[in-house]
Amino acid sequence: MSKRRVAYYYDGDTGSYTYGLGHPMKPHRMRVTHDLVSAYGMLDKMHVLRPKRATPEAMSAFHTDEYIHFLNRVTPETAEELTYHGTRFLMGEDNPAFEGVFEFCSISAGGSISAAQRISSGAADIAINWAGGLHHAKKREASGFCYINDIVLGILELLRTYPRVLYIDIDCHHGDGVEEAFYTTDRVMTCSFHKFGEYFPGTGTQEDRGRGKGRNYTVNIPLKDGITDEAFKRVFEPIVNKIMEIYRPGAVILQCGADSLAGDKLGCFNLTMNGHAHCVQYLRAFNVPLILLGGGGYTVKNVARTWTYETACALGVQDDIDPNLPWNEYFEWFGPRYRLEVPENNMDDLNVRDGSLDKVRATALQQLSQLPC
Ligand code: ZL4
Ligand code: CA
Ligand code: ZN
Repeated sequence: MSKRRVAYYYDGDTGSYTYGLGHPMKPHRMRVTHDLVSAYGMLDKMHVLRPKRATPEAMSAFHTDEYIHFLNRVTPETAEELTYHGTRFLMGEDNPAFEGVFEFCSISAGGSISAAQRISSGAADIAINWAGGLHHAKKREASGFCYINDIVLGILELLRTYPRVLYIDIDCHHGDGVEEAFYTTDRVMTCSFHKFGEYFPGTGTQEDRGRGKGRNYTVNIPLKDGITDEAFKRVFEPIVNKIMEIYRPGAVILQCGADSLAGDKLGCFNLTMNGHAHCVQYLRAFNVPLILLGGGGYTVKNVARTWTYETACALGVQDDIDPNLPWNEYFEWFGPRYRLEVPENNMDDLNVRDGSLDKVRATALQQLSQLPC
């Protein structure tokens, strides 16, 4: 079966919000991505839906009422006072109180909740929300460009239907907010691949593997700079395959953070567009209901290329796609080659050099072998 029913969530307003001058997170990348998806003619091949905005009540399934109430009324002018001079709710310059921050969050969270509902109802095989994937947000505070944890809210929605949900995170940063939310339960397995060592947020060692009932249901894959497609595949495939075999999730969420791509402004990996999208293709082949979310990604043209290609992978039309980009609103951004590609660069792969990659994989597989079958 090569075709899947795909639901694609997009709100034309997302691209208009801005975190402020010089901030690396650019919501505009969502508009560039959507424009490219549209230029490739993919909108006619899937259900394109505008998500219902998440209400404060829906957000309170995870976040505290106090925090949501704060987020719902804070403005650039009142931020100083309402955060008690930057000591509560928002942390420093990573999470500014920008104009429309609550609406922005309600679109991102609304998309992931709607995606989960669409999957649970059986109306779609794959649901996509590129405005989601904001994995650092905590119960009572914002962190790392993330305010509301749309992923946790999406998983909670899936748990109403499925006994077990799998979360996989290929963003270059550790998925700490999602990990923390489900650290003590065996109903959600979280698995994050990330750069570890002098890097935000600083968590995600292989010793952190869950607690109580959740023991061994948290999987962390700490990596070093410069990982290539081939090396990434050598950890991703065996670990994901083993998880699918042993855990048998009813649904899977894949956070497709694009800062793991070569040349990202904040990331430090060396994945190509194809290597990144291979993760999507690999999971899709298991034929389990799948949700694709966005996340990081700070070199906008490469984020747009990759999420566009991954939309094609979800549809199963990736082989029909023209490697030369079609004309689109942002065409000149994609020069000088104007191609659908993110090539690797010449950085060293520090994972392979010292054999640390093989150790990390062995440790993870050993952890998984301790789970009941
Ligand atoms: C910026 O230029 O490592 C924010 C953040 C704002 C504009 C003007 C202010 C200049 C880089 C980052 C001062 C900025 C100081 N502006 C930021 C420990 C830090 C404290 C804050 O992909 N300073 C914090 C967060 C990470 C830290 C990464 C990844 C999200 C995700 C999912 C979040 N925070 C040091 C940094 C700039 C900025 C320039 C920045 N912040 C880079 N890395 C961080 O996983 C979406
Ligand atoms: Ca990650
Ligand atoms: Zn990231």
